[in-house]
Amino acid sequence: VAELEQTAPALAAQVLAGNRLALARVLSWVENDTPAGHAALAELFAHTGRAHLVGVTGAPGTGKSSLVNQLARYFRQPPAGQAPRRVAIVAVDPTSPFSGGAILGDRVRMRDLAGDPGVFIRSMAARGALGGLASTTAEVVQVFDAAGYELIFIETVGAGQAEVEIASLAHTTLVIEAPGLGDDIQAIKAGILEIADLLVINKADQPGVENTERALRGMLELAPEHLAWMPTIWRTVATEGTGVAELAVEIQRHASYLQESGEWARRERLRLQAELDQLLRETLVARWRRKAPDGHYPEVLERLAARALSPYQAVAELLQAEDQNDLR
Ligand SMILES: Nc1nc2c(ncn2[C@@H]2O[C@H](COP(=O)(O)OP(=O)(O)O)[C@@H](O)[C@H]2O)c(=O)[nH]1
Ligand SMILES: [Mg+2]
Repeated sequence: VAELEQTAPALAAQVLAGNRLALARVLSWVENDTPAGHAALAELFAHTGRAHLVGVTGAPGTGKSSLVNQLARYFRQPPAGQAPRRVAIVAVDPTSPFSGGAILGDRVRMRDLAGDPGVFIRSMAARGALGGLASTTAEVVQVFDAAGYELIFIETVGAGQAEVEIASLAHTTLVIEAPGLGDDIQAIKAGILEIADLLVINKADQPGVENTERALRGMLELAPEHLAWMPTIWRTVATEGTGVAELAVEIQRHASYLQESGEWARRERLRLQAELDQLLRETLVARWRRKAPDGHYPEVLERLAARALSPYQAVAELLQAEDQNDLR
C-alpha cells in the first residue's frame, strides 16, 4: 500500500494529462476507499468543480441506461456550431444477486459509445440491495471532474433514499417514469418535486403516456407558485432517440439557470458540506470503534433493548467509557 501511495501523485498527474489507463487505476483506488485513492484525490481535488453533474434516477426498467446512452451520443455529436463535450457515465447498481445482469446489460447497451476517447463509462455496486449510492460515488465523480469530463451522468435505481442522495450529489436531477408504472398517482412518490428538476416520461411509444403525464401534471400543480425553477415534463423514446435532443437542450437550460441564479454555487457548497459531514461521521465512528473496550457495545445495546437505558443514555455511556480508556 505504501508503494502505491508514493505513485499516487504521479498517477494523478497522468489523469490530469488525459491518460485513460491512469484514470481507470485511480478510479479503482478511489472506489475501494484505499489510502492510495485518498492520496490521488488530494492531488486531484483542486482541479474539480467544473463539471455539470446530472443525476438520472427512476424505477428499474424505465430506460435510464438507454436514455443516458442517447444523451451521451447527443453531447458527443451536438448540432453544428456547438463543441462536443467530454462525457462520463457512472452507473450505480444495487448489489443483489439479480443485478449482475443489469451491469452486463449496461455494458452491452453502451457498446456503441466504447472506443470514443471522449466517453468513459464506469459501473459501481451500490451499498444496499435497494439501491442508494455507493459510499464513494461522490469521490469517483470528483476524479472524472478533475480528469476534464465536462458532463457527468450518474445513473441510480430510484428507491427512496437513493433519489434524495442523487439530488444532493447532482446539479441537475432527471426523474424517469414510464407509462404503465406511473399511471396510478400513488406510484409516483410524493416528494419527487423536491428532487426532480426535469421529469421524463420515457417509453413514450407505449400505451398509457397520457395517464402518466396527467398524473405528473397533477403533482406539479401542488408545487408552490414561487418555485424559482418549475420542473418540466418531457417525453422520450430512448430506443429510437426521439425527444432526446429536446431533453438535452433542457439539461443545458437548467445549467444556465443554476449559474445565473447563484443556485449552482449554493448547491456546490451544500454538496461539499454533506460530503464533509459524512466523512467526519464515518471517521469519528471508526476511531471510536478502535478505542472501545471489547464487549462494551453489545452490553450497552442489551441494556438499551431491555429498556434499562434510553438511547441518549446509551450514547453517553459508550462515549464515557471511551474517554476513560483515553486516560489509561
Ligand atoms: N419500447 C421502448 N423500450 C425502451 C425504451 N427505452 C428503453 N427501452 C427498453 O427497456 C428495457 C430497459 O431499459 P434500460 O435502459 O436498461 O432501463 P433501466 O433499468 O432504467 O436502466 C430495455 O430492454 C430497453 O431496450 C423506450 O423508449 N421504448
Ligand atoms: Mg440501467
